Amino acid sequence: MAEAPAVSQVNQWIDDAVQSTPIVDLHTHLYPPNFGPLMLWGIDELVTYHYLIAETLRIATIPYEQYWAMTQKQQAELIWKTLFVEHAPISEACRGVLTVLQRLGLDVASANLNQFRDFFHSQTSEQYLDKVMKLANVRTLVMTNDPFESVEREIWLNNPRVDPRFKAVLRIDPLLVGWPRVADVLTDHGYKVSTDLGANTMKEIRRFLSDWLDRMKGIYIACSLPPSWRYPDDSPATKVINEAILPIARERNLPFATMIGVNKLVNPSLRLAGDSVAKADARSFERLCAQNPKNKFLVTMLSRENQHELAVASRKFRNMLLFGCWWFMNNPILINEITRMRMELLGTSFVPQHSDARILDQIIYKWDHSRAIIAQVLKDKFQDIASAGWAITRQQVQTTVSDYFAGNFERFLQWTPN
Ligand code: HDL
Ligand code: ZN
Repeated sequence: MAEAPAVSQVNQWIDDAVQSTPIVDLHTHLYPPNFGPLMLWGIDELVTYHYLIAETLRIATIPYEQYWAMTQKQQAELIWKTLFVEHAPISEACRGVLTVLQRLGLDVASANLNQFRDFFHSQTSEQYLDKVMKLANVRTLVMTNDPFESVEREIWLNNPRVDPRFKAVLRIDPLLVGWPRVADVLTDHGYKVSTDLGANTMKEIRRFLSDWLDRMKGIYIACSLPPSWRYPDDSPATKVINEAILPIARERNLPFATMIGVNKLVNPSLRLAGDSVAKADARSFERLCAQNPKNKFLVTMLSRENQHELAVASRKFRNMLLFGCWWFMNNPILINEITRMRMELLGTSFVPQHSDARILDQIIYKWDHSRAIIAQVLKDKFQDIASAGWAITRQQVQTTVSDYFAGNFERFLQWTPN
């Protein structure tokens, strides 16, 4: 009978694989240095991340407009004073800043914001990008590219060189939830559309999608959807999905990614920090998969209450790939709960995490924190099968981690639904 490896040996294999396997980060808001103002990095950006703005303005109860009138340096100093000096930085977003500083080798205990600033001022964006991707052990950053955002649109219209470590994604929320306003924008951009959503308009929307997928070399089409999203129904969203997005996605064998459950701007005064969450309708997503078997779908949902039914739906439809602990789910307690549930329901066939990073430095902490949890869950799950007599091999551990961190997503991109 084969000698079973010791628990400590298996755990070491898991730690080694989790730390050493490079990650394909399939949803971020990051950009390469030549995208200018869109590439965010450094301590002042980290500290003014919209998660920390929301947390600060609960405590520093200055008028919202007074905060927005500050310079970013002043905003960072208010946030640092409020969340890191006057109070313990124990939230996940605060802890993340500390992890980044620690992994960069800075004197975290000094709590000296200006000292940290000196380090970042000594970096160039190009060298810092290399440093951060190496520290985070991330090999590919999948972007979120919005042709409706004027600064980004101008950059793409100038045919920028794209660092091969970055992959583009066509993000098209306004096409689904922006009617009738989006018709004027499309018209201004040279697409002959009208709010009647007739055949000619659908043809022009398909042309818009094709133009931008070609321009960006997009690897999937993405949108976020509100809890009220239903499919199919008689809304413009269903018409655009059925007559424009899915035909183009099939034609190009691209996934359509739906990120479901965001309540936009429940507090507009918080701007980007003003969005909230509510339980969405997973049945609609099941129908999207069932009624379009020749399409493939990436999916993540924002509400904890949707996670179990989404994992069960993933057992039913191989043309969907479940990914990540998105946004308000990206906290240790929920990552742990959801990853355990997904491993128990899906085994190796899902993508446990993405960073959703908006500031480059964040991939250090978002992946450090998630890697630790994923490793612990794997140790427990491998121990469970070892207890049943299974002979675990190092290769099996490595294959599992490689699938989670890159392989499942990359194979899904290549696969043509049959
Ligand atoms: O819509 C999205 O892609 C979300 O991830 C939002 O960007 C959100 O503001 C965010 O940053 N989540 O982490
Ligand atoms: Zn995002």
